Amino acid sequence: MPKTAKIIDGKKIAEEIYEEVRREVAELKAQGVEPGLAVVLVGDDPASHVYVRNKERACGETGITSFVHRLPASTSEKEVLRLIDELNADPRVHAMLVQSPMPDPINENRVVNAILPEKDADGLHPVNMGKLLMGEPGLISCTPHGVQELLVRSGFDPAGKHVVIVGRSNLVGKPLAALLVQKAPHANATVTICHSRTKKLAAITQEADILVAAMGQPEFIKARMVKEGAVVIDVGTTRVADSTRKSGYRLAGDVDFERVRLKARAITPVPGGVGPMTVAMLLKNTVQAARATLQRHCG
Ligand code: BQF
Repeated sequence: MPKTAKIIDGKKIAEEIYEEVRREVAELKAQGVEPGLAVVLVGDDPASHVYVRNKERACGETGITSFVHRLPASTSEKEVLRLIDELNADPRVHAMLVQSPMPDPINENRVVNAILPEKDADGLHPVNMGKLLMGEPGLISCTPHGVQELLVRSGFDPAGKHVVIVGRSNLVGKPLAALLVQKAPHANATVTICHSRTKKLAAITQEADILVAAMGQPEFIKARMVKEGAVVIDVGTTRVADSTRKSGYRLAGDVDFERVRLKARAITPVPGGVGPMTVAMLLKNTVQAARATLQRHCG
């Protein structure tokens, strides 16, 4: 019997964070602030509708007021920008996000740029990205922050470790590298980013103490690419058809889980790994944004 990896339970750790958020929300309410999150969803992408429902439910479970705007696919960029302006000016809305991907005619970057940086729940505004890169306090993007929290809370502090990230997206790979390379507690990692043009990819991933798969290709990471005893974090959440499911699909990670688990020290499952952490960190960001309004008003 080969030994198998510890399965890192992201759902359970996210639930611990929900508990902290409930306490923080109660404290804010006692001071007269009701944390509010606005979500803007344009179009009818089924996965996006599921994600938005997850976020709405998470707000409900932690006492955060959610304002969900579901708009038809025909909505123009101008109309979205007008809504963002309204939400920027709405004192009940401490944080907001636009669900990605937006329909083609809408330029997502222009929309994110219109969000006030202090209300940027996803931490994707260039001001917050810039602060992250410079090691200044700001709102940190949810998935990278969730990966860091998942590692720390499951006993695998990245400090001093070689973290290899496969994937260079603005949503995950780049901000995660910036976060973990910082000179700061729970960071201080040596970070390598790999991507589709990387030569000898397997030789590099085999060097990882912590391997983060974030390229969006189901089961791309095979056992031979993983060092014995590595910690493997699977950020992949691709919908693949599965006729054995009632829904007709399942979520597939970027890691060949059943084989890699025989070699790794610890591994995150999909679902139930990074996904729930992304949502939990969104709630944390909302609380942070709400708390900042108190500090602005009271000095
Ligand atoms: C789980 C997302 C790709 C592109 C855009 C829990 C979520 C997912 C999985 C969720 C994701 C992924 C979100 C699980 C939000 C994470 O149990 O494994 C929660 O709701 N996510 C998103 O809003 O946009 C995405 C992935």
